[in-house]
This record gives sequence, C-alpha cells and structure tokens, in this order.
Amino acid sequence: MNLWLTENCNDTGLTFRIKETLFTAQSDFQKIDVVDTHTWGRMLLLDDCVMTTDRDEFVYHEMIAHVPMLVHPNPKRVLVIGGGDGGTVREIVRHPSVEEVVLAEIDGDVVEACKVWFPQIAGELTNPKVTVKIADGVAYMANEAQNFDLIIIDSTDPIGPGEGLFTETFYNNAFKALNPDGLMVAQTESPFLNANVIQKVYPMYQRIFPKVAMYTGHIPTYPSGFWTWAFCSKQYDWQLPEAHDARVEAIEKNCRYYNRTLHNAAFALPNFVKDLLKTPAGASV
Ligand code: SPD
Repeated sequence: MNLWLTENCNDTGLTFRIKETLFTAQSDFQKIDVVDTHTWGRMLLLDDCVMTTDRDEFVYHEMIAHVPMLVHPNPKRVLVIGGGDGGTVREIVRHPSVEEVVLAEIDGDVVEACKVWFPQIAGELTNPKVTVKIADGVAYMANEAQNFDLIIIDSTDPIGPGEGLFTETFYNNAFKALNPDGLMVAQTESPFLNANVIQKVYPMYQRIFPKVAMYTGHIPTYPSGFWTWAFCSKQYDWQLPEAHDARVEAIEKNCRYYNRTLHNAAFALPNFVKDLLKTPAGASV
C-alpha cells in the first residue's frame, strides 16, 4: 500500500507514509486520529495536526518538563494544561520531589484514546500522584488553579480548542495560580512557520513575568522541525544552579534528549529568532 498523510501548516506540507489508520473519532472538540506510520511508529493527530509520535515524542516531553522541573529547587505541585496524551505527566513524576500533578485536559476522548494506543506515553496517567480533570483549561485556570510551583501549557496549536491557551487573560491567571517562586512553561510553535504566534505571545509573557526566555529543540514530526518553548519565571533564572547537580544527574541519565549541556544550549537562540522576539506582532523580519 502506498498511503500518505500530509499535515498542512501555513502553506507548507509535512508528509508521512502510513501503514494503516488504527483509530478515528470525532469528539465534542476535534477530530482524533491514530495512525501507524512507516518511519515514526504510531502517530496521534488532532484536527489533522501531528501531536505526538512513538519515535520522537521524547524530545518534546523531556524538554517541556525537565527544563523547568530542574530549575525549580523543590517542585511539589505541578499543573499541566492540555497534554492529554500523558507524555508530560510521565516525565514530571520521575522527579521525587513531586507530590501532586493535576492534568486539566478539555477532551476526555483524547485521554482514553492515548491510554489504548500509546500505553508507553500515557502510562503514568494512573499514577496515584496524578489527578486527571477533564476540564476546559481556560476555565480551570481562572476559577480553580492555585498554589502551583510549576504550570506547563502543553497545548495544541492556537486554533480550535487550543486558542484560549494563547491569550493574555489566561497567562495572567496562570501567574496568579503560581506560588511566589513559581514557573510557567508553554509550547510556542515554530519560528519558521508560526512567527506571528511568537511575536504575539512573548510580549504578553514579558508584561506579566519578571523573567522570560525562549528555548528550542528539534522535533522532526512538527512543521519545520524546529520548535520553541517559553520559560516564564517569577524569581528563578533558567540556568541550572550547582546545588541541583545531583537531581540533574539522576534525571539526565535516563533521558534520550535532555542533559545538562543541552539545557544550556537550548537557550542559545539564532539571530533570526532573537530578531523575532524584538519585533512586535504584525511587523515582518
Ligand atoms: N503542532 C503541534 C503542536 C503540539 C504541541 N503539543 C503536543 C502535545 C504533546 N503532549
């Protein structure tokens, strides 16, 4: 069989040869597909956008979780917004300091599909430290979230159900839901294909958080393969303090992407990305 699937992102297509469709459903929020691919193993798509694959999921999940977890001196309470596949939660519970993780995911059908089709990603969703709330992350953040050491925004792209997770009101509520030394990390798309998103959200972060930095990583199944996250902090800089050395070593030895050197390198930005961060939304660079 010669079946191909293309994700279209801003007039650029990323195409994968697939073996078969394993699951397809229309939830109350989005279309959910799980396909088996020739090169990337199983792949989860929401509204035809790649969310995760067996083969490269470790890059995204290690980077979104361990960078802030290892900067914070003692992260006990962590909130994940989105991330219904469970990959971010899986990485967070590897840290012994963690007492409670709340996952607020709008679409219960995504969680259930991932438990069936991606057990190695979703496996920690049943960890006793983890509470899965099937809830709108925007409403949860505004009305219920409080006293978190770390908030991770593991969103879809800023269209459809993910749109409200890219607004200043939402980030203001995240700031309020954090402890006085809390951190927030958010996925912030590709600098090649989503420059407008980056130009919109980083000024918001800078208006709200005293310390903001971008870091990057390589995710071959996301459009352009070059991905970014925002590190937003009330107090701590992004550098790893020496006092955290033992914690860093314990985590990095079991990682396939993250390590101490890479933590530092990820914050080194190409000039065109630095220029993006200096340029307000709507202007071209
Ligand atoms: N363009 C894809 C962006 C998706 C980011 N979130 C993925 C969720 C993985 N836990």
